[in-house]
Amino acid sequence: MTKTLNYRACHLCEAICGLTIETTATDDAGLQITSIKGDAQDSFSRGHICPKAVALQDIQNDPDRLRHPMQRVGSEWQAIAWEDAFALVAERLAAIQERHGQNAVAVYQGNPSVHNYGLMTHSNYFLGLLKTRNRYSATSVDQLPHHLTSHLMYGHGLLLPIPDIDHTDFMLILGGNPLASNGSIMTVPDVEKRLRAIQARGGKVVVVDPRRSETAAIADQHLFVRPGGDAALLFGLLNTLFSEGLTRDSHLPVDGLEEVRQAVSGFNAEAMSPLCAVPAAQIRQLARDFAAARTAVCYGRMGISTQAFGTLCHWLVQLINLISGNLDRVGGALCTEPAVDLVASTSGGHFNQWQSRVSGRPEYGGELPVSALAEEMLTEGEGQVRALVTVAGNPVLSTPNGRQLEQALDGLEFMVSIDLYINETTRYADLILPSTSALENDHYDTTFNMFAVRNVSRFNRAILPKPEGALHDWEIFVGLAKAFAARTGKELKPTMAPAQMIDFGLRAGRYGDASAYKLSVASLFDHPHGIDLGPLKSNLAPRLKTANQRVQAAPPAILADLARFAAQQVPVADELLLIGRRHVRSNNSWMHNYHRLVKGKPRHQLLMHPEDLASRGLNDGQRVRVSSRVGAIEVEVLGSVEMMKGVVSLPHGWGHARPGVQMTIAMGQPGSSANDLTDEQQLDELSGNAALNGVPVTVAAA
Ligand SMILES: Nc1nc2c(c(=O)[nH]1)N[C@H]1C(S)=C(S)[C@@H](COP(=O)(O)OP(=O)(O)OC[C@H]3O[C@@H](n4cnc5c(=O)[nH]c(N)nc54)[C@H](O)[C@@H]3O)O[C@H]1N2
Ligand SMILES: Nc1nc2c(c(=O)[nH]1)N[C@H]1C(S)=C(S)[C@@H](COP(=O)(O)OP(=O)(O)OC[C@H]3O[C@@H](n4cnc5c(=O)[nH]c(N)nc54)[C@H](O)[C@@H]3O)O[C@H]1N2
Ligand code: SF4
Ligand SMILES: [Mo]
Repeated sequence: MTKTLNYRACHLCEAICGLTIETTATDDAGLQITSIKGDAQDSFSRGHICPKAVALQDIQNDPDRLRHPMQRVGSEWQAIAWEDAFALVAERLAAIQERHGQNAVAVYQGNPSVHNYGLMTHSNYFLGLLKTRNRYSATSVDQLPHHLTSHLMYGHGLLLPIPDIDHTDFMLILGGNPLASNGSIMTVPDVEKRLRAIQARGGKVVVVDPRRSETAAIADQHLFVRPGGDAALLFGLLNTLFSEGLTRDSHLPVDGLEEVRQAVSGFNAEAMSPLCAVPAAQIRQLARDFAAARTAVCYGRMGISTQAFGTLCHWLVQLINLISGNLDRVGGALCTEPAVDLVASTSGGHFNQWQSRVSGRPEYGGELPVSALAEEMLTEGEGQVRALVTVAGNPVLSTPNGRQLEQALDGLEFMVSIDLYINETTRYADLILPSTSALENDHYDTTFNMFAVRNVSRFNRAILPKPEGALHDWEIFVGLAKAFAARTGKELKPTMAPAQMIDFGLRAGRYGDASAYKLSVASLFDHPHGIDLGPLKSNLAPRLKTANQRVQAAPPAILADLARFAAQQVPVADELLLIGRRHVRSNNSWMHNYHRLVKGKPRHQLLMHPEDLASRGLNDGQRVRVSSRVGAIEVEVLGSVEMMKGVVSLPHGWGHARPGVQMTIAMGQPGSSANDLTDEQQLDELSGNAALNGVPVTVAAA
């Protein structure tokens, strides 16, 4: 038996860990995966790996994973030829647009859209032809406030300063749990070692979270915060830095700092404390500790994006780094210099140039908030959405009020999903077009190299051959584009494979033909363990894309949101607020079908503080009914002193017991969907991002 060792990165999550994958030739001249390990020689991940990478072989071999295009005929699924499928999609979408206008077709792009380069390079080849304003994605249940803040302050939504975790002396983390998520908008394989290294060099890690998370458990200090209260806490920090003279001059050109100082002058720690439930003395002390550190960085993630003041939170994070002298500074927050640079090759974006039809939610970068998707389908009138294209997404489990979306999907005239499974969302489709699997694809990470804590580059070659009759995601888009162009008489520009595009990008980039590195796809073949291009450096000033090339500390759109903040209700006594959580063995909604990842004790329970259980007469392990404005679910509850009192935690991505789902193992341990409770009307109104955290709920015996 011939065994071969292959090297490539895992791109299931943002950490891009290097893998060593052993393949063995089978009797029928095929290849099978015989082992997946961390690649100790990887220049970036140094052997780090998590259990999901090992499950790549389970994805590969999963009998439930679709291998052929499927058409739904009544409640049955039947195989259909690719060309027939493309022609059918083109016919149905074109006919609906002819009858009801271009916006009658909506598009939803899910999370793997940024983890698979074929989806990055070619989705728009087809989707762009639809010319619909009803574009949606997982961005608006995730990191939209990061992009909007950078767009308004730095002139480009992708100029996102990344924590310089390897050099900082003080890391303040709000609403991120990198020990479970492996880091986000901070590509950092091996995050636990890097956090412990901060402590080993005498620095500090402080975590702010309504749950004593895995990351909080290893931190030097953990502060409980009331869900949704982070903007108040951050205002208190910023105000203390200003009022106690704890600021440091920045080398960056900045406009609007005086306006900021005045705008936050009323938001002192004492005034903010009741809103965030952090004692004023602790807010002030945290500001002093942060300012006293030689270098420090404030980092906020998912937990503070998906809340009612998500954009204010991220703006305040930027300002705290800026006025403490830590923005664009080694040991603080730095922008990357990737080999393929999307900041250089794309425009800065636009915001609120148009709004959603029913609720007037703002677009960002051509997309509308996904919280508005169901109402755009359910509300009659001109412009009503009647057809949907989903790409690598499962919005029924991922977006607020999933039950309402199900009702809306049920009423569509046509739906097509580019996806690997018949799941909670795609079961509503008329056609499912499955692509090759991750190990059958080549890949270059244009997204997460933008956010990596070191500048690195690697080209990932496919490990397994493409099965006969299979298509890569990008080829599916080319097929759809050709059929749609033919049906509608539109002109189609020629395209090329993703690898060729990356080759152009690499050669034109800062490590390309004009540099000593001479990076190209071919030259990266000589670096199977990736190539390290060095630590992050100060570089923001020349890269600013604002009109006057200066940091805008006080964007008018953000200052205008301060009135909404000031008008918020003071918390009610006895409130119970729902938040989310992640586990290292899970990945959003779609990785519960692999025995290796779901075996052992269940991980989908509701966590609640023991005193909150007792005051409701509930017992640990009991089945409870959790209710919110939009719906109710049943789930087991676990008493946990990790939880802040008045807060319950439920992971999203569960709830597989829905009729028609064809994911055998996931259905065996289905859990319930957190997004049957989250509320499509609870938003960060400025950006339109969903407020998935801080949802008022009640819990009672089932
Ligand atoms: N309550 C709550 N809700 C949340 C969150 C939360 O923390 N709490 N988190 C939010 C976040 S951060 C995100 S990013 C979203 C995710 O939301 P979504 O992106 O909508 O959901 P995923 O579960 O990532 O679904 C991925 C889909 O892509 C398919 N897929 C996987 N790989 C490929 C591929 O290579 N090609 C194709 N064509 N399809 C593929 C899978 O089968 C699956 O159907 O959920 C959000 N929802
Ligand atoms: N294992 C695993 N890894 C993943 C994913 C996964 O599903 N599983 N998903 C990937 C994706 S798509 C993303 S976007 C990233 C997300 O990566 P992270 O941003 O690190 O997300 P979480 O792990 O959900 O951590 C969010 C933390 O915020 C806390 N939190 C909730 N509400 C609040 C609040 O109001 N204030 C504060 N301060 N904290 C709050 C939660 O308790 C939780 O500990 O992870 C990625 N990596
Ligand atoms: S942390 Fe796990 S899922 Fe994420 S890239 Fe690394 S091995 Fe893959
Ligand atoms: Mo995400």
